[in-house]
Amino acid sequence: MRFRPLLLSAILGSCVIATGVAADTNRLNVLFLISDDLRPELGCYGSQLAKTPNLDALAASGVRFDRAYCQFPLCNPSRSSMLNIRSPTVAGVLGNRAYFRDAHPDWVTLPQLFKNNGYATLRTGKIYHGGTDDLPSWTEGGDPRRNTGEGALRVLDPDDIMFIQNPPKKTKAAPDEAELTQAQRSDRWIMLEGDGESHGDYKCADRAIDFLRRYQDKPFFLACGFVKPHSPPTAPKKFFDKWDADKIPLPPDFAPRPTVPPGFPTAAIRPKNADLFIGRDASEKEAREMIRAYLASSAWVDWLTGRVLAELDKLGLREKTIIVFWGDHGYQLGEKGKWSKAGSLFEAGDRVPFIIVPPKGKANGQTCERIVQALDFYPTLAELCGLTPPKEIEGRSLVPLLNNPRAEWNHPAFTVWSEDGKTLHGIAVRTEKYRYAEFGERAKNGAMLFDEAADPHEMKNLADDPKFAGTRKELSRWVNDYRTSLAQP
Ligand SMILES: [Ca+2]
Repeated sequence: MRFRPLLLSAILGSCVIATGVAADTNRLNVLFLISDDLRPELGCYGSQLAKTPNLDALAASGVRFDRAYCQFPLCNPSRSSMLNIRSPTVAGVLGNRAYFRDAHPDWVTLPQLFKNNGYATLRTGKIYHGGTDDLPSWTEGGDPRRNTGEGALRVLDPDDIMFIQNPPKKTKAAPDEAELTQAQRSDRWIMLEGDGESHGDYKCADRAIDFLRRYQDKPFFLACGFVKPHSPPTAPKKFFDKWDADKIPLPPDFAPRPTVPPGFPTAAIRPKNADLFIGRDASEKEAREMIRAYLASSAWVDWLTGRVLAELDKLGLREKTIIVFWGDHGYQLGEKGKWSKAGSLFEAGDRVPFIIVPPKGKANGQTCERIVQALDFYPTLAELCGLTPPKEIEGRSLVPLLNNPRAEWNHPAFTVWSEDGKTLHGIAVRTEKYRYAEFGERAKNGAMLFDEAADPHEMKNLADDPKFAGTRKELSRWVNDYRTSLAQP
């Protein structure tokens, strides 16, 4: 293993790393926390509704990236690209059932890089998508089972079996919970008793705490993935009680069902939801209640994160552990009538929370408005820990931004979507000022352009506005270059 003491000294105000081949006790650990389907609806990101004190404190202690984007608004492709430094198209992972090793057996994943360099790599909860865990990545915690069946793609760990406090109504046609269709289940949320001890996410935190205790004297890469607030939003009842649903505001473009606004391409909105309110309208009352459930579930994830961080502190590990918090993609909570992330090339669907806390980091306490993407996390963590990532990487290290969050950085983010898992439905590019998406090759199925500062809710599509023709041309070039790059071997 190689260290880069000069570089690390630049990042870490008072370097805690020994030079040369250090003793194991001097290597930086990584605690990588993931929340499933959590958009940046957090206090630290300016949400007036969220109650997330632990994540707010974490963000204040490190660098909060305000413009971080996923590569694909769906669990498996997003996570796979982040962990493999390849975009979903290059990885061949454009859906929830694809597994990158089928086509690329020799790729070294992010945890695997650490494992190859003497770290204990530990998995608890959902890191890869359910049913596609990657055994070579982990020293402990990998799931050898492979789920190839239709539909049921949850992590198959017994700890993840959900306890349903208020199951949906049974009907004559579907007398048992198991017989309800996905659509029938899609309008529910789940309240748990106590602190939610019965739920897999609670046990996920338990396992993280156990790993910390057992591996505290070794260099570790611990990945802890909560499956909430993924549908159905779930939390102990007391977390729901923090809000009065009647007082929760709806988004300005709320609609009872997925709705293509005037002037938008039809391809921009899938006609049917994928997570919540599948195939049926949501009333305003139901929408407010569902948003409350999402907030409660997010608040519970915050609380669970606090449990893990408290143990880290108790063991005295924070000073030598890089902490990362990430949501795997965004989420539309009724914006344009959509209750899902699937297919969303909107800001709400693609923007993610991303916080990184290098111990004694030079820019800790600051925020960064530069455009970053999940592909960048791998080379960033590798550089921070002095490891050499594979040569063929697509991401770029964010260490310059961790030194100076206002450093020059002219790199856009790209998010793609595929309906069939094979071909690209759309490509979006995000610059600091604009979001632009093309549907179909050369935008044959339409395009969207938003001025994000002037129109943060993306209410007006500027793609065909003559005043923005030059801007569109420039952004279209980014998209075309990106599409061309994907065609290269
Ligand atoms: Ca997800």
